[in-house]
Amino acid sequence: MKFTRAKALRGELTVPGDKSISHRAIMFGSLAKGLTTVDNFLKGADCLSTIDCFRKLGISIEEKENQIKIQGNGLHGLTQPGQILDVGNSGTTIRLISGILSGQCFDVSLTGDSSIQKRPMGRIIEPLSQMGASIQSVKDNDCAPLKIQGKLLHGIHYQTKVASAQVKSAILLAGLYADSPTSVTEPALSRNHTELMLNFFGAKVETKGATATIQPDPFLTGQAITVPGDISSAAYFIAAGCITPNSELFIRNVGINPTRDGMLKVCKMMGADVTVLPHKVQSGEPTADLLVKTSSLNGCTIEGDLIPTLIDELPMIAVMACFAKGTTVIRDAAELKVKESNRINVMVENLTAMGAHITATDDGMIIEGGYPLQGAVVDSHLDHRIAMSFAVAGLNADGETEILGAECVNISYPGFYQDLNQIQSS
Ligand code: SPQ
Repeated sequence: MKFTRAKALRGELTVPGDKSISHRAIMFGSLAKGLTTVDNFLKGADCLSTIDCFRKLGISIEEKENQIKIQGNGLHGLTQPGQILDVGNSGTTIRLISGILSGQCFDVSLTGDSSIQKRPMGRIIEPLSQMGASIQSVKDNDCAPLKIQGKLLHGIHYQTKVASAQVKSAILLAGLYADSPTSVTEPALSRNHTELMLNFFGAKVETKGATATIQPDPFLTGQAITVPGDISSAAYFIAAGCITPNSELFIRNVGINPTRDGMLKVCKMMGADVTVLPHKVQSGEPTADLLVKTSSLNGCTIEGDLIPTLIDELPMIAVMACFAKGTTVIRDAAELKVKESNRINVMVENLTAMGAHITATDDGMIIEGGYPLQGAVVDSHLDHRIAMSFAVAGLNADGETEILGAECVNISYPGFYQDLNQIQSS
């Protein structure tokens, strides 16, 4: 797919439902008793993989009038699938479902695509094994495929090495099936959708600082969930509105959970013209409309506890930094290396090809702003966040930018290119 310079971006848009929340709505609705409805569910490939896995685990999940309806059978209502569960490209699906499957009374195998088969699973295998789970990496490389034999689990207190909502959630979900409370302490607080939504369904999860504790064997009751717009998807339009001349974008109904709103904090640090108009809390998650205007940006340092609140937005922020005055330093973000691609290497390789002044570090990137971008052929490495970041870069570069593997945006934002087209003024 090819992109050339945009003169202006103007208009209103609504980004699709939050990916993290959509996954959890399917999972927890499947474990609750009775009907759960999910409105504004993200029909991206990752969340469809989660639906597929829970259907294979015996749960009835239907789509009716644009609403997902899940007939949950309760905490002990899953049945052994007749085949291997395939999570596709979704790290969230494989890590969270592993926590749930560790406590069942049947065995199951899990796999995913070539990217998933390279992502680290040792980070969940270790704590789940401490809880008594039997979970093996079939190729003995700490990656998928995984084989899980359901066991009786024990509550533990686990200190994670990285701030990861997927690791925390896997442990808390296994904790539903344990014989005593389970707690997880993180080096910094990661997104807390699991804790919020489990409580919404009737579980008892208590959070103190960066420690979450779950009581075992709760009675979960089906709920009506409305998924807010995904701030990680909104991030492309926030950045695009800031760096494209003559632009003004109104983005409706974006989730602004404080464990996810680092992009808005960075906009403030860079001096971006972004107005947050809070409106309502949906299913326990705060939302807002955002008004974004062309901005003159300054470089900044992004580090520490802020990193988990914007980890998926860092590729887009790296592009924004090319348009800022001065230096932007991103550190404490080594986790970027183990996402759908090595997002440090891929950003540095592609932005360098476009003429940016960017250096990779062990745990982030250093970007000298103010060097105009030139169109180039860039490889998405089939990573949706890379493809979307370079579509925005291409609208602000001289000449033509071609993105290889551009269709991978279907993972989290199937209508992305249509939405980007719709706001371009000729
Ligand atoms: O699900 P997946 O493939 O891991 O997706 C990504 C993404 O960019 O969409 C990461 F590659 O988002 C993760 C995110 O990075 C989604 C997530 C969640 O829903 O719990 C948490 C983050 O990962 P982690 O490992 O930091 O917990």
